[in-house]
Amino acid sequence: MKAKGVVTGLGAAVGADDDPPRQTGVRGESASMKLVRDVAATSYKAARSPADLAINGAPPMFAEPIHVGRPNIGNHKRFLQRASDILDSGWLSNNGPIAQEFEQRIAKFLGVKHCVAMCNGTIALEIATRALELKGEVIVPSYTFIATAHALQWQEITPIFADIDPATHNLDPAAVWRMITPRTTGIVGVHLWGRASHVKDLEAIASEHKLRLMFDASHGFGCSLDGALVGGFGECEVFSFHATKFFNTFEGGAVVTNNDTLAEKMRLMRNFGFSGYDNVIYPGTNGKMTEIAAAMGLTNLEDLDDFVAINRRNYQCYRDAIASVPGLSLLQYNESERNNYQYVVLEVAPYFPVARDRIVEVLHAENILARKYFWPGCHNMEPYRSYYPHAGLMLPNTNLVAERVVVLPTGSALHTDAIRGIASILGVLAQGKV
Ligand code: T4K
Repeated sequence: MKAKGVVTGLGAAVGADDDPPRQTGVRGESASMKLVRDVAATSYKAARSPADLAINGAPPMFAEPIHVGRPNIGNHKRFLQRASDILDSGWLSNNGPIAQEFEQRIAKFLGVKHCVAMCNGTIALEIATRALELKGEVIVPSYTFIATAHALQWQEITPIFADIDPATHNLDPAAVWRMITPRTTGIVGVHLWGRASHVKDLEAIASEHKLRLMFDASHGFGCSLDGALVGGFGECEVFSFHATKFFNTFEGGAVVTNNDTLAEKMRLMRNFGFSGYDNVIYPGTNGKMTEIAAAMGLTNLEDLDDFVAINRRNYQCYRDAIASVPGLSLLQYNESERNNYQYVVLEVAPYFPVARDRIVEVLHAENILARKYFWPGCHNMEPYRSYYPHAGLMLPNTNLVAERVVVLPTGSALHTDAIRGIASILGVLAQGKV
């Protein structure tokens, strides 16, 4: 047994000796997994019966909280060297050399002409929608992080929520079509969980109705559709590089595009509209990425394959461990595409004996801080809940999916032993006596 310090004595500890072979998900090459920090492997139990659960008085499975969004952090030495170089250079922000290198590396990686790096994904969304001159009504999913809607509302553009396809959790093109009015100027698709939207259908709708089309690709870094990496779809795509994202720059984001004019406009907008010294030619804001953020990005980019390999290993471990639990399933990734496996999305069938919210309570009691992303849907949050109290009538699939999902912890800080421990708790819940 590799793992030590089983804290509870409840049930047998989950075996660590049968870890799956350390295989990368990236085009079959092997990964060193050097980034795995086995912090979560040191204290766990296998739950076998309701008496083993913390919610029933047993000690929690984990001594420390296990988060869904633990950051993936690349090579510390290389990052610290870059940080030291930045301090020596005395250049910290304002389109510095590291930020420029970061933009070039990201554009090359994604195969797009332009990457405009920003301070976070929300500002990137705001700048992109403004650069596209969206106004009036813009169609978005409600089943997304609130920033997708807020980025529009913040600019007094009305987000119109269209329903999702319950199989993909992405915008249902037929629902988008239904929400178009004479005031509609654009569509913001979201590649939720990193699984690409119905891009071709949305393109067809946008083209037929002369709408602008862009994507919130916050979850989609390193993911592909029909072999093409997310980044080149629509008129532009927006990434979040927040700490909790598969690929992070502490805080950060970017808009990527193949449109030269749009890129130029967004570069102006993110720097107050300055064109050279003392010359402002456009209304703008401060959306710049700092040098230290770009340094983190360059470092993490070098370890991207390991992040994918770890996430994929974790995803497969969860999938295998809950395969025999009736009523629970993991959202699947198309293995013929590139995926970042950033989100482990558990769907709870209506016949599962324990309600979704109770599952989350049970997991939290074990220090497993699973999340109900993106419940209750943007339309059930302010100000949209007050603006459109009946929006839910048009969003049956959004409501259904939002009530079913539990996002489980993953990332480089999580060992497979811990995952088997988490799965053992779900197995106990399937017994239905909690
Ligand atoms: N569009 C979409 C579709 C998005 O998902 C997001 C962001 C955006 C746009 C906007 O992009 P940004 O402006 O954020 O770049 C988190 C993130 O803050 C947010 O970036 C992300 N989506 C969203 C899905 O998740 P919260 O409210 O869940 O954050 P919080 O503080 O509860 O943290 C999540 C988990 O991560 C916790 O378990 C704690 C853990 N954590 C967090 C941080 C910051 C860590 O372990 N280390 C950390 O440094 O929103």
